[in-house]
Amino acid sequence: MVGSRFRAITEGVHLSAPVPLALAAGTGGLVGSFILAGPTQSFIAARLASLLAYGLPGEVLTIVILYLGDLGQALSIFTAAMLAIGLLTSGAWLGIYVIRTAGYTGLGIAVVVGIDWALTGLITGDFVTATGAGAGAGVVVGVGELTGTRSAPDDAIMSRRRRRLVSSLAGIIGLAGIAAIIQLGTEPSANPTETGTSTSLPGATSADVSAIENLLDEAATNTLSIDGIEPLVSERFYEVDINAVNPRLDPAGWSLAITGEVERDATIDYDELVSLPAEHRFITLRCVGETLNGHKMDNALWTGIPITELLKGVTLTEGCQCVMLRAADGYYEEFPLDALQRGFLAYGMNGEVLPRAHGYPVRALIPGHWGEINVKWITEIEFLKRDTEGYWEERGWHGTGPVNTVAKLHAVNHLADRIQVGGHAYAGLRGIDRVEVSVNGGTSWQDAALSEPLPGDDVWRQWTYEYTPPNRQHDVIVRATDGEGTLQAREHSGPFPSGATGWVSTTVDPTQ
Ligand SMILES: Nc1nc2c(c(=O)[nH]1)N[C@H]1C(S)=C(S)[C@@H](COP(=O)(O)O)O[C@H]1N2
Ligand SMILES: [Mo]
Repeated sequence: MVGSRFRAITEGVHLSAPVPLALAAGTGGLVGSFILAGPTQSFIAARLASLLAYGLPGEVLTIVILYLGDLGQALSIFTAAMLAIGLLTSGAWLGIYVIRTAGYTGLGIAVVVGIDWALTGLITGDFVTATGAGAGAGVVVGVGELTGTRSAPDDAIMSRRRRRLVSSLAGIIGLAGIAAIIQLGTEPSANPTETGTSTSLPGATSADVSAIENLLDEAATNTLSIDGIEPLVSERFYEVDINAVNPRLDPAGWSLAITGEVERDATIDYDELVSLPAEHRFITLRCVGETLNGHKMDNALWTGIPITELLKGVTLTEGCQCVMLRAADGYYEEFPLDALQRGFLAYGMNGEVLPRAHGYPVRALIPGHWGEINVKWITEIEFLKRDTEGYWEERGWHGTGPVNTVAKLHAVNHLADRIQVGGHAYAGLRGIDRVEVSVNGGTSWQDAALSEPLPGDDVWRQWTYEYTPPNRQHDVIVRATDGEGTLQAREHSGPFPSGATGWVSTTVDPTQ
């Protein structure tokens, strides 16, 4: 009974179109798309991942992008790859159906190629590289059908064997493809432009080069020697992106448009931008979505020009005194005009060309404000008529304002018979005046030593404190006071929606 019903089901599937072959073809289509498009938005899974970054509910995106980080990127590209395989599989399935029912192998393969090409083209908007998807799926169906007709189709054992072969092949191709894709989706942030050419800074005069060298030297000299915390110029700068695959922009084709409530629209291209007199500024970034003692806070020396330089010839008309920055990845963030006046357009980072992960060729830096309005891959500055919301505000965040004051506690070092604690403190434009440490759970407080302030008005400082520990477990708490004399908020809150607050504390066991 059960056996015959099972046979009827499998025969039914077999009659209409074999699912394993269609799946193999869908996987072939995905791989084909990747081979032609590479890790760009023309790759069907990358594009679908971006669509997910717009379509999914804010809560899901918050978890995937802000909390899971690299893992989230891998998850999103994996989900998108599965979705793409699903879509391409249905296209292939239709073609196989034509072959099986009408017996036209050539027509069936053409249907597979045509549908998967069209699907991929429609999704990515790139009908040229979409041929990779069509060809990938078509080749798999062609091979499957040709080897299939040669082995007698009635022979149940042969067809089962063939099915097993096809599905294991599909499995292998698929896994390899997905592994490669995930790998690319989580490219390390240290990767420079990947243009294969030099990473040296365009437009840099010898005066620029020595200014950068001096500033980086100063940061190295001022860095406190504490194990377990980043130097004053971060070695690994954090990265937050709404998309799993970063835009790959050609500076030759890049330009920045100034639009909206202005008398006349204006644009500036890359060569013009880098030929303006450059400035080199230390600016610290911190993500509003990071946990209180998280690691999404870093500092770099940026090379670029003040945004006011660009706006010199621009006359604003009426409007809301607010501005929207837009980017090549579809990201957009809105904030008050005031904040833009201090803004900086960076094309260099730590003496090298701005890495792709951090916005190559040009990003905005808005000192004192949460990372999210420091728009990477910037393409447009739009002066708005009416106040509106940016990408993260539409998803419930309030991350366009000034950063909260924080002192992190990242190092607990057991020296000979002393304990050394340390971290970074940051308060945006307010600056850091003081960091205090309590080693008795808050009963009494001592001043920590601070690193010499680096030039610039938006730079973090390191703090450190050494003490002889009691002979038992104890709580260490740290708190900062900003340059306006305001003590860091004591009350704890999570990152959503306006950034974590509270004093960082940890339990230290001197016997360990
Ligand atoms: N175009 C674009 N700009 C962006 C983002 C993005 O996803 N796309 N992420 C923002 C967020 S949330 C933060 S915290 C900072 C992080 O900058 P980083 O990746 O260079 O550290 O970039 C901001 N700028
Ligand atoms: Mo962020």
